[in-house]
Amino acid sequence: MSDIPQNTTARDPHETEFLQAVHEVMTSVKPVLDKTPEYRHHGIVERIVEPERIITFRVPWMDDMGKVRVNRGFRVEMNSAIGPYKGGLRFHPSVNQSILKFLAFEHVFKNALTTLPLGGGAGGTDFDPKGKSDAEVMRFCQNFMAELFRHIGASTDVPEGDIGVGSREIGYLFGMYRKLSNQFAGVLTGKGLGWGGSLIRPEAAGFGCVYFAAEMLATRHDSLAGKTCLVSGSGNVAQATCRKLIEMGAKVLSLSDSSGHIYDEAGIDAQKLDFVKRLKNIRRGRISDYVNEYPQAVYTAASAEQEANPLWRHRAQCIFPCATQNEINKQDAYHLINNNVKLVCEGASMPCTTEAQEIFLDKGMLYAPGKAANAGGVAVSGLELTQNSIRLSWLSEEVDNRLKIIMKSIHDTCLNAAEAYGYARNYLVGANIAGFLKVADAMLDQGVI
Ligand code: NDP
Ligand code: 2IT
Repeated sequence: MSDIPQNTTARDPHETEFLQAVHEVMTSVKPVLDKTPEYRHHGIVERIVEPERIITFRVPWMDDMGKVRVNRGFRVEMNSAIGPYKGGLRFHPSVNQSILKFLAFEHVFKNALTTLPLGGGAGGTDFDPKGKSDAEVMRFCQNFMAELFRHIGASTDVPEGDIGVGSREIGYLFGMYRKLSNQFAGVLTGKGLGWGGSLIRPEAAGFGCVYFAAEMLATRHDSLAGKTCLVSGSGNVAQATCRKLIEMGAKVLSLSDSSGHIYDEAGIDAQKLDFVKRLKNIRRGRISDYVNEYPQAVYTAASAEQEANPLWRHRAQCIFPCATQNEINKQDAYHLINNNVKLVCEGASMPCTTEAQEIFLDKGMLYAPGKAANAGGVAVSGLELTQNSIRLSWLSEEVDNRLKIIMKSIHDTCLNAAEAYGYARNYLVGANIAGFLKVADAMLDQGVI
């Protein structure tokens, strides 16, 4: 039984993603609450699940035909006990308050694990950048920022990208922020290298995820060299995960997008990955195009009717889900287990359903939750802010070394916290407990606010 406050479910029963994320954390931290009643006395649980603030706003913009369109914008400012709200902006038609509350809630614990002073938040809109012209995306971003700018700031709330928001969108958003505020500030991360961005930031979530997987395997005197891997997604996190896996001598067999997946038995090498980067980042094409360039690979279209994702039927030793939430369900988990998978390391946010998590943990697999394994992204965002504050840019080796140190520290923190509460080798429980303790202790120190 988890300790979800009754109010949380009663108030927002339809917020399924948010309730899923809360259930996971509250189940993990039950032993902490039982051992230290102070947290309950001070209403930490009731306060930590309630956003400090949610901003919802209208985003009107004009399409290329001169038609006025209206989308809905959000920023969920979840918790600022240990630092300014920090987290991504997602532009995707599925975006709603539940999804952004879940992402913001994840960030509270993920950001605490990074060792940096970052609170938790997330935002976005149901605008779909797919199929829009650059001019439409620019006008949308400008109108989105026309409202968001009054709520963010380098010491208040610092957004970054997430699904559908990459360097192009961050550029347009930053340009509008700068014009409206008349300030050149570290108010967004993921900025271009020539205007305040950090080297390694675009790669950080994927690189960090692979460093985390390598740490997990090292606890079993094993490594990624020669391992067969399935990667889902083909965006920012998937591309960097794939690149680092190739560098570490692993064999990447798949990539996907929301239309389907490709399986390349020969392995996706650096040259093939360059093709994918041009395809997805410049041509903004579909992953199905991969098989036109490399006909020995097989493309399988996704189907809404299928209960299980055909991608997870392939045999591989290591799994890196890097697309979106709940992309591995119970059936997928059984398929993977039956194929003797060794490790699941989450590049995406909450890609495994609760049932899938339970199956992996029951089987004693190496399973890393996204809030630990993909924390390298937000960690290097924190390092981007540090570089902005000191008005210096570090070399890529320096940022990458700091990222490796942070990922090792998160890995060890998860293991130690899990062990301290009787859940040895359970990275899920360890991540939730360690993140919770840091934020809950800060909330205790700061009184009931
Ligand atoms: P991108 O937009 O760059 O890529 C997202 C990828 O996932 C695309 O291939 C997209 O396919 C696919 N995808 C999106 N929605 C779905 C869906 N409903 N079903 C199947 N595939 C889907 O996003 P990121 O790589 O930045 O983000 C991916 C995940 O990683 C998210 O969960 C995000 O929260 C998490 N993350 C991101 C970080 C970052 O710094 N960007 C840091 C840490 C975690 P399509 O092109 O068809 O939409
Ligand atoms: O999910 C994530 O960690 C992100 N989208 C990055 C957030 C950030 O502020 O760097």
